[in-house]
Amino acid sequence: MDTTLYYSPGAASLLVHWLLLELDVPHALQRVDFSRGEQKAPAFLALNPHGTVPVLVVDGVARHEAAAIALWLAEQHPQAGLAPVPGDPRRADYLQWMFELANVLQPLFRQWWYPAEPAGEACTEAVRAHCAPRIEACWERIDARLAAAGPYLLGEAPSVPDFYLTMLMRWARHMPRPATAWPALAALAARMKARPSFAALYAREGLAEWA
Ligand SMILES: N[C@@H](CCC(=O)N[C@@H](CS)C(=O)NCC(=O)O)C(=O)O
Repeated sequence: MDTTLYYSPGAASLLVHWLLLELDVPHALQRVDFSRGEQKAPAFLALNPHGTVPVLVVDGVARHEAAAIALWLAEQHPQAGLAPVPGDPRRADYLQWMFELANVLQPLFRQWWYPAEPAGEACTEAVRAHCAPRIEACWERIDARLAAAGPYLLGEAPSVPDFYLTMLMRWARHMPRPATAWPALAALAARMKARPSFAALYAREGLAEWA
């Protein structure tokens, strides 16, 4: 398959990039320069009308939404064991975590990073002040889950939501209370960061912080 990832370093595309490396999928990288507004240029909007990364182009077909692409990639590579199949007793938890991260936690980060979106420039302080405790409440809940049934979200073995959660934890590294202030989350982050694919990801995206 001919595969190209459109990405920006450290952005939501990181989840897809990490899985491409973890699953050993041959791919090309196309950096989208946010400082030049390339994500809103007509050529890019033709790939993703939302003007966001990631976009994964596979054999000429462009796909967007990080979580959806991540689920699809893991299903294409069942040998890696990152996606419990239908009938697996972990399947319901797997889907629940993917949707919780995509529908609850990631949108809070969207508001944190783009605080003018919900109610304009005049309200950015209020939006951020509202977001931080809600993100922290997520960390509290997820930490309790990991402490009770970890070390990974589904128990003994990593799966796609652990990669997703690690990306989201990284986004909180400069927040007043980073995710790693919670011990079970810190332990998960350490485990995930120890994967060789994480080092490769950092090298390819030119990242250094939170290594
Ligand atoms: N729900 C989308 C959100 C993607 C998203 O918000 N990406 C951000 C980077 S983390 C982006 O492209 N921002 C540029 C912009 O909105 O102009 C997904 O998960 O793929």
